[in-house]
Amino acid sequence: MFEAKFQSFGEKTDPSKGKARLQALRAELLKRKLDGFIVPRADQHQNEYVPASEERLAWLTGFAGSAGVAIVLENKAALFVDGRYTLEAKAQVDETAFTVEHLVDTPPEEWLAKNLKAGGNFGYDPLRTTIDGVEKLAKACVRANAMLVAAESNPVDAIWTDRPPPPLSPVVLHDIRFAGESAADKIKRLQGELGKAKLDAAVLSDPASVAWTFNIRGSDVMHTPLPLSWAIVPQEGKSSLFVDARKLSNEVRDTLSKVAHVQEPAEFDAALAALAKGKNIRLDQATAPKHLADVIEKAGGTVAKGADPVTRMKAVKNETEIAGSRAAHKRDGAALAKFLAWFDREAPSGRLTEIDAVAALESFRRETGKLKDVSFPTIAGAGPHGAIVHYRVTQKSNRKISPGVLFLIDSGAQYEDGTTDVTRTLSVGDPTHEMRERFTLVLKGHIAIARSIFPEGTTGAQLDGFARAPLWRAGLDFDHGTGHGVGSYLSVHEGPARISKLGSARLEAGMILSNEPGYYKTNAYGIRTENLVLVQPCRAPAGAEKKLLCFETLTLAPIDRRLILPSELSLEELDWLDTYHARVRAEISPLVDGDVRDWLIAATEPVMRVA
Ligand SMILES: [Mn+2]
Repeated sequence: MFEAKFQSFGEKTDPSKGKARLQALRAELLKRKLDGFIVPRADQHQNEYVPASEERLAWLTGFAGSAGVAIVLENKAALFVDGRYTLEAKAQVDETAFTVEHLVDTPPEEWLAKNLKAGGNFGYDPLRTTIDGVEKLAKACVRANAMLVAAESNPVDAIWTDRPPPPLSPVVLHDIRFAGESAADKIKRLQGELGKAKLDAAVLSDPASVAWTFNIRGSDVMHTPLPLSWAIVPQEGKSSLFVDARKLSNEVRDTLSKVAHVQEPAEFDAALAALAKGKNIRLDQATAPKHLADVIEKAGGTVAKGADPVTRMKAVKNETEIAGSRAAHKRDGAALAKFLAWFDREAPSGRLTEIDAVAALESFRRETGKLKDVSFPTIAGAGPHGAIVHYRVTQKSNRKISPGVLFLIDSGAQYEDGTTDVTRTLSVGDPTHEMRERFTLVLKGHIAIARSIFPEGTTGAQLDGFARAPLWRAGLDFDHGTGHGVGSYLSVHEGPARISKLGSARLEAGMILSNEPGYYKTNAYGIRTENLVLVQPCRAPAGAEKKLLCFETLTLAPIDRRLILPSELSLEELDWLDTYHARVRAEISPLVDGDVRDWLIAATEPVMRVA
């Protein structure tokens, strides 16, 4: 049987410790004369995946989800999670210690304003709270007539006696044959941007921005190849890179020293203060810790709040990164074909489980010899589990994939030349007519995005409705964005662009996004069809007055034809589907053989002829 190496299926938490730890934290707060404290699920970089040493929220409350925040007061404590985690949170925490609140319905700041006692001191960790975050807390404290206080050190750490040490994974160079642009050239381009924006320097607090700028990668967190690090890029002169020297080989240190002063993270504050006086320094208020703003202001500098300029620069992939992504998607497509052929052969027995499928897919990807990691823990939901958008299978939840169910599998790979993210919904046995109808509506939305042509300057918010329109007409919808940006051997969720109601960033040629509409019937099944797409210039027709953009689909994997109602597709939609499948066949069939090749040929037969 197959084995997963990059993901595990154990239960990560223990609700039984919550009460004692909460008591210990309250005693610690009392010592520090604090009447309350906020514990976000965050590290100093606001990473999506945080190292074990930063899992304060999970340690304190038992809640192991990827987003959440706890507020502890003298007599009350609450854990705030979003809709996808409410059920999980209730199972993972001791509800006699923490009440579980819905992050959107009861925002933490509202709850705080209502429950914090007048005259009280409320503490936060300035290293792990963003500038925006502090502003919101400050407003809540004003409403409660209380004081907001920056804690000198995190009080959780004082009671967390067996806290794991921070990670020290080696930093590796991201080769120019994958990066396509040298660190020196990127820094020069970034300095040009700083000049245009009249900024004296930018602080890079997001390790993904540091990794892109200096062409380095690491493995300090799960699933995203980040070296935890900071950088200061001045408009003129040499940059400074702050990274633990124990992570650097001599070769890496020598290479980095050509473009930056390589310093210890402990030297960061002093270096920033030394530079700050009279200077205008960019900090991204949505992700940078408040502490850095304090350092700049104390030293007589000005914080220029605004987007990290690297976010947009790295979102626009260069020719090398685009070629790398195409190669990664071909490799991944071959692994997917092997998986899908295996699944079709094995699933009808009814003996496969969700974990079997996750392990098999990861194994086929590892067989490429190029897999560095999965880009996130695979979402593999059989039947009703498919309707849980961020479902993560554990030994306890693991379900058999039985005939008659839909099986949703959302997964991705990290290869040095590109990051992938793909979802397929597979039919096991005979799907119901309703399943096919709704699968086809989702497919129509997917095709609408894939085929869309739009003028330069268009935002993701403007496209989002295209993916939903077929579902809307049937009185249906899905409760997540249609697409997110994807990094180049970096984060699978990357800003600034996204296709969603909130997608206010303009789409630009070179950006890679996901196209992933879905439909979820609670307690029954889930449907999602996801490909990655590349924004490309589109040849404009005669008479066009605007420059046009369109998408090239990068992902190469068959879409389950057994779930499609061809009569519900327009000629253009059928043509898109058959053209896509012809391309999948042409590009992937030379990479597989035997049974897999036979399976692939059958799975990519045109639908139009049959219809
Ligand atoms: Mn995705």
